[in-house]
Amino acid sequence: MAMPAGGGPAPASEAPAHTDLVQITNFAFAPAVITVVAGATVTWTNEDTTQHDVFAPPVGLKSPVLNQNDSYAHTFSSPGTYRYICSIHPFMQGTVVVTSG
Ligand SMILES: [Cu+2]
Repeated sequence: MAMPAGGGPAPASEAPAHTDLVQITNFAFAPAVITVVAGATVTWTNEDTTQHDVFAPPVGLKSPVLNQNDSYAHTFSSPGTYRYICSIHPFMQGTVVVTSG
């Protein structure tokens, strides 16, 4: 029996395009301002041991409470400026700027 050796292209494991990441760390969103193109999905990941959320109901952002290592993703279809906070710690503020590309 022959095992395939070489030949095929190596599977790509690069990060997919249009995935934009915001870390929640030290009671702050990092980066605090992120710019993406319309259609992009932004994923927030809580790296703190403290619970946080992503909260801006008027623009459709409302995550569940995120424990450490929990993530929340939202796809931004329309260009605009989306400001959000952590509702648990309202001094935590972030902005997603969505461009038309
Ligand atoms: Cu918080």
